[in-house]
This record gives sequence, structure tokens and C-alpha cells, in this order.
Amino acid sequence: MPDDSINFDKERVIFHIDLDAFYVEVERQNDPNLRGKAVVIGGTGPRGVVATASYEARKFGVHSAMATAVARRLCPTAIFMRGNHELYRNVSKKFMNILREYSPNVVPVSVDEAYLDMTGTERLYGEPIDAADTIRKAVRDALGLPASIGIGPSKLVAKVSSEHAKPDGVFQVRQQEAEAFFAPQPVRNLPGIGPKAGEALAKLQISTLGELATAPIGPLRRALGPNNAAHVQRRARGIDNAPLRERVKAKSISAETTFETDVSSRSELEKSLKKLCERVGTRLRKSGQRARGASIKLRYGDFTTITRQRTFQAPGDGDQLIYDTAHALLVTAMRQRGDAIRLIGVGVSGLGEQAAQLSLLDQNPMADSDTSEAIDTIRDRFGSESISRGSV
Ligand code: TTP
Repeated sequence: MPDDSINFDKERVIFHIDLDAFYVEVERQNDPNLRGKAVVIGGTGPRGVVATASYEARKFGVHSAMATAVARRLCPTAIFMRGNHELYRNVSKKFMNILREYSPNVVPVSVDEAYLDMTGTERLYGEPIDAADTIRKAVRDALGLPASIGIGPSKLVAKVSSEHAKPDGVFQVRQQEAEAFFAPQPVRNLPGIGPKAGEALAKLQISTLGELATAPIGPLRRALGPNNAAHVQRRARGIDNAPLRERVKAKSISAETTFETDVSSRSELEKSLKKLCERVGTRLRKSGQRARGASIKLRYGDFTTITRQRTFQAPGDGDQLIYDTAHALLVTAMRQRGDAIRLIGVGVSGLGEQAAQLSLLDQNPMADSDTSEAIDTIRDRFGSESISRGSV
């Protein structure tokens, strides 16, 4: 069956549910004084970064991944708090369990976000819009948290719809409406179009999904990669036949940087290492998992590449843990070979939820992840990190 043949009669009913300002709303459950106020959660130190901001703070231009110092300038009256990741993880588990009462096919995508296949549930829950309200109410009643739901015939359309449902709403787009719904939206609204692809498209004067959908394929192949262009173009028209459960949870998460000129200064390498560790740490915490160990990758000027790996004493997800381990590996590697470095990378591996449970045996397993200076930096739409499967 060609990829873009769509049977309108047998449309699937996919929900994409996403909790609103997740960390903030969890904190508000604990402390009702925070309700209705501008609240910013993230690193509070000099290098801290915003993990999430309440909608009241967003009105002042505060957003995720912004330096906390900038957020303070934009919204000085906001309440700034560090996060409590253990708490968010526990709430996340309860949230997913509620969803499982409504569909046998629930696919979590991050701590506060999941896809549900609701196809054929009309007899039980009525029209999709009503089913969505029932689920939102169940989440609100059990956890006190506002959720938004996008409804579509595919994960893609449901996901893009949920952005329009926010905050605290429902938005449905049917397959025959999808192309027109997508057309005026900026290309970056298409999941999978990150900053780099966005820039490459801007160079081709392509700014909307409509323009992307009708652009000549040749230049697109050069901009997005030969195997990617046609696929992206179909998605830009709102076509997606991917099954709900295609994501295998990443077994490792890594990020790397290639320097413009080779670097031998230790302090410069440490600076890059720190940034990479924070990126990896953010992705790790967002996935709700913990790692058993960290690794580094170094490529020297002559292109020889080494990797070094070390297991943590106990599984963890904190920036400091990742950095300390990666740093020790870097120092040892530099002692063995002091040549200038062309590329530096950091990874965490052995990811899992059982890893998280094991670490409860540890004395103070949460201290690091709770107090990480830059609790959460940049998700992939903001940066160049990569998620890879298998060992790093
Ligand atoms: P999102 O679902 O992307 O955002 P949100 O829940 O804060 O707000 P909304 O969906 O209403 O726009 O992220 C879920 C949680 O993940 C968020 O509460 C905090 C965390 N997070 C980070 O730690 N760093 C980030 O850069 C982002 C985007 C989110």
C-alpha cells in the first residue's frame, strides 16, 4: 500500500494527551498559594535554565530552556523554584495508569505526554470529543492536573492538534481537514523539524507547511537528506500512517559537538563537556528513566576516535553525576593522549525504570537530580543532541 493512500472511512481515532505546565501544576497541588501566580521552575543558580513556566509567566515571554537570569528580568515578580523530579516521576506513573483505564493501547512519550488509540471506543465513551473530556476530567479529579488533548487520525495530526488544544482544552482535526489545517502553520510546528531543518528550509524560502508540501523535491532532498525529503513532505500534508507503538524506548542517550578548530585547552573541553552533560541529563529526566553509567567519545585531529565508559555507583539522572563521571573519563583520556580534539561526546546508557528503583537503595539518590543547577536545559527542538539506541 503506498504510504499516502488513506481510507477516510476507516479513520483511526488517536488521542495525544499532554499535561499543561506539568511541573508547575504538580507544585500547585502541594502549595495552593502558587495558583494564579507566575511560577518558574528550573535551575536557580547563575547558570540555571527554565524547565517550565506557568502560563501567567509565559505572558511575560518566559519559556522552557531560557536562562533563569533572563526569566528573572522578564518577570521579576514570578516565584522561582527548583524542581522535585522524584515527585514528578511518581505523578507521571499515576497519570499513565489513569490513561490505561480508557484504552488498552497507551504509548507514553515523556513524563507528561502519551498517545492513546481510541479507535472503536464510541460505544463505551461516545464521540471522541466527549471521550476526551471524560479522560481530562478523570485526570483532573484524581491528580488535580489540567490536561489538553489533540484528536486526529494519526499520531502526527493528534500531536499537532494538541498544541491547539492548550491550555486545558480539546481540539479535533479529521483527515480531510488535516492538509488545510497544517498549511498555514510554521514548519517548526511539524514534529521532527528541529532548528537545523528549520534553518535549511528558511534558506529555501520555505516557512509554512503549505510551502513545504508543494516545494520541488530536488532542493528539499539536499536540505533534508535524500531519504527524508519525500517523507517530510507527506507529513507536511498531514499524512502519517505510522503505527502507535513504533518507539522502542531509547537504551542510551547521547550528545556530541564537533569543534570548528581542534581544541586542546582543558578548560574549553570541560566547558563543552558540561553543556553536553546537561543536555543529556535533560533528555534523560524527561524520559522518566535513570542511567547505570556514562561514557565519553573523543575524536582527535587525525580522526582516530576513542570511547571510555564507567558505571555509576548507583543508577541516577543528575547532571552532576553525569558530569563528574564524564569528567573523570576525560581527565584520564587526556593524560593518556594530550593531542587536540576535534569532537567530544557524552552518553548515558543502561537506561530503565528498574534502574530508578535500584537507586532507592542508595543513601541520597535524588540529591543530585533535585539540585542540578541547570535542571533542564534544551530539548531536541532547541539543540543538537541526539538519542540513539543500543550501546553508546
Ligand atoms: P512540555 O509538555 O513540553 O511542557 P509543559 O508541560 O511545561 O507545558 P505545556 O505542555 O502546557 O506547554 O514539558 C513537560 C515537562 O518537561 C515540563 O513541565 C518541564 C519539563 N521540561 C524541561 O525540563 N525542559 C524543557 O526544555 C521542556 C520543554 C520541558
